[in-house]
Amino acid sequence: MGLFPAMYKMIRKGKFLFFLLLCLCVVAWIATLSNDDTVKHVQEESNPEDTSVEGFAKLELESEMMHSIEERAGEQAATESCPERSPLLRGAFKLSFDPSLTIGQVESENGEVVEGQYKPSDCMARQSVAILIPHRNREKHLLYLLYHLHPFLQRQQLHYAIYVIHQAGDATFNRAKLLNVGYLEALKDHSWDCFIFHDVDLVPENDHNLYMCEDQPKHLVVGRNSTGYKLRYKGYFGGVSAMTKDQFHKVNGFPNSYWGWGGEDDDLRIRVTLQKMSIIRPSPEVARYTMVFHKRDSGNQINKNRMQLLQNTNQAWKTDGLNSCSYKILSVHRAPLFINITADIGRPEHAQ
Ligand code: UD2
Ligand code: MN
Repeated sequence: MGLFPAMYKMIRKGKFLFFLLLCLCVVAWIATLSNDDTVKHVQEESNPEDTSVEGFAKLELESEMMHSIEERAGEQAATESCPERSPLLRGAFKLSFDPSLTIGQVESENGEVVEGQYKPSDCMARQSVAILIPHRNREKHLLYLLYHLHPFLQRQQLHYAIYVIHQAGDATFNRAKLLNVGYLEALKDHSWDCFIFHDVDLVPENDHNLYMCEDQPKHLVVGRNSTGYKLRYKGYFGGVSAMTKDQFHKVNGFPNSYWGWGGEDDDLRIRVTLQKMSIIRPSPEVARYTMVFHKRDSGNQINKNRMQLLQNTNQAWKTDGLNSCSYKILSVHRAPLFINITADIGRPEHAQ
């Protein structure tokens, strides 16, 4: 081979290498363009020496930190107060009393309730509310109430728990004393802001009737189906009422001495007025209830002493109430949808 053909071959090879190099540069340039902004940003901020193993570890650590900050921000959102007016309220709604309803069904519809308690997940409830239900032999009524009350309270964005205070034995029923027991026992679980004293057979018809306490004791049953939705009488305080922890403590709770039907709600009203508090009510359009039909229960005969007792309330309230409520807890069962407290509350001193 002569000198010239050999030189010609080398120039051709060089051209090829030059072309190859050019292609590689174009590919590298396209690759940098296709990198997204976030990556570019991280590259700009990170140290040029960060291509080392430590550099990658640092990047990973940074991204973990960002992640945990985001997580904390999520938690922070949940600690923000729920809005003053819940966006979930629906107003009046149709009640249903299906005879074939089962507790399993109600449980499956309220998966977010844990041991009778619920808290909104996306905001901090404005009040923590304990619902106290005096109970004996009214299982079907309790089922209907749980079915309606759980979604009702959730739509109100409350932190709440439902307590059923069950009177053990067959002595005369004592609604008021059971409610005192409920108050004292519920406070062992949590420092509830507000207590709702709730008959088992009353189902609210409108979720604008807020189960929250105010600066005065609140009576929630202005009307019900069985009374033509009219207030029974001016000072009426029965059925469902709401008092803060402090308001109820101030009046020394309910009396313990009312065995059988009637009078205990009037006694509580007198206690409230003695403390210079007044009873407030929501509007009649909102404070509406359906009472599941029932007859007078055996073991809850009319309390013949009630008028006499009511005459003494202005003195008796000091010594008959929370400060003298003696009872024995037989069991506390935390069912999925309510806390069932079974108590021995004794029996009347004198046969009625
Ligand atoms: C009225 C009042 C109620 C109370 C009562 C007199 C209304 C709407 N309600 O209800 O608050 O003042 O008169 O005591 O005005 N209970 C049982 N098992 C029994 C007996 C009673 O669970 O064997 C509970 C249950 O929660 C019931 C509540 O006590 O809802 C009141 O008893 P009631 O329903 O027989 O009395 P009622 O409807 O006249
Ligand atoms: Mn009733």
